[in-house]
Amino acid sequence: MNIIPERVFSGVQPTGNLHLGNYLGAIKRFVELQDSHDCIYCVVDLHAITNVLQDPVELAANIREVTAAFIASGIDPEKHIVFNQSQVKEHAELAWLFSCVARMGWMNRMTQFKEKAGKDREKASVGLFTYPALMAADILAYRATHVPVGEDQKQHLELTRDIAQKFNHDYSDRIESLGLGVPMQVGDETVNGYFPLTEPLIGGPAARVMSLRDGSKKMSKSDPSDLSRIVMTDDADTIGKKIRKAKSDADALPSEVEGLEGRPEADNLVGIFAALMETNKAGVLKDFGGAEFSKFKPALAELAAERVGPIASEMRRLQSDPSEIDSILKKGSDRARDIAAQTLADAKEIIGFIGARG
Ligand code: AQP
Repeated sequence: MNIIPERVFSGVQPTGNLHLGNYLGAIKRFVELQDSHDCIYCVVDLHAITNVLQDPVELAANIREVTAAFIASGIDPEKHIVFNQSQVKEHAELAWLFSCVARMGWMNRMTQFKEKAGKDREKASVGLFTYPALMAADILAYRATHVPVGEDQKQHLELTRDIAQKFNHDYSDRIESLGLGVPMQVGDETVNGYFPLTEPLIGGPAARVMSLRDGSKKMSKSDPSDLSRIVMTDDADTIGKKIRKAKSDADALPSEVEGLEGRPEADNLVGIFAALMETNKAGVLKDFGGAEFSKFKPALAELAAERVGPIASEMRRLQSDPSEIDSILKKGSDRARDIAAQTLADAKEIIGFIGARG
């Protein structure tokens, strides 16, 4: 437990094809946390260039699309902070400091790098390898205590905690002498540190939404098959078609959650239904236990269209006025920079750089 004011931070990459997994695993939860926390939500555009060369015009459109998705889903950019990462240069500078804290061995263990780099690692960008140091900087620039993410980001969050813990430990005397320590619980001990040990908020029936074509792969923006994902701008007919064609199996749905074991596609579709309905899998099976997919799939398609449709049309309305979105991002970036600049100045002062506080 951190004895530091609670603050939520999270981000989404503007890499196109924003999908139902991003919405249910992340954005929907961002919206829910607004009532209980101060929240900072970021379009992490610096991350978007780590793996693929982005077309400049498309990248700008995708940054606006993610911003529109945040707002159309219910994030309030006045009460909370919504901005794009590249407008706050402190992220990149803090990432450098953290890349000197993180160890090669830690980075080498990151499964996302292994998956994305594929077999020919020599051709992967250095940025793809050091990505988790930038992600730690995104979070810790705001000394965020909680980060809502999908299951796939769990390992990166653990690395963020490792970086915070090592920094706090390496500089403990200096943090103490500058009076910058905040009491925080590490195991059984209460220690003074500067960076909080951020907690991931992962869970619910949609923590890992799987591909509609293959229940063993997560729903992803970069899957070559359009049928593998529902994108947030799909209309009701497209959603209906994708769910009709979604891989399932020959059996009826079970009445108990245990009956979904060994049936990844059925488990995924029930999980999506549960998340959209704001219930759990048991609740869905209470209504649909014993039903064939021929009955369940149309109900799921109808529900998905009902939930996604209004968000998509609000996204379209917002995207029709890019200057409004750009102005939201500018204002949000100015507010974010005020916080991040203070953290960076403290971190540089702790390390011992001259002139850190300007
Ligand atoms: N399938 C998913 N189920 C639940 N949550 C998911 N997230 C991503 N996919 C799923 C969560 O969405 C947030 C934003 O993700 P991101 O855009 O930052 O990066 P990503 O995880 O790389 O997204 P993709 O769709 O999987 O892209 P590619 O194809 O490039 O790998 C994060 O909180 C993430 O956990």
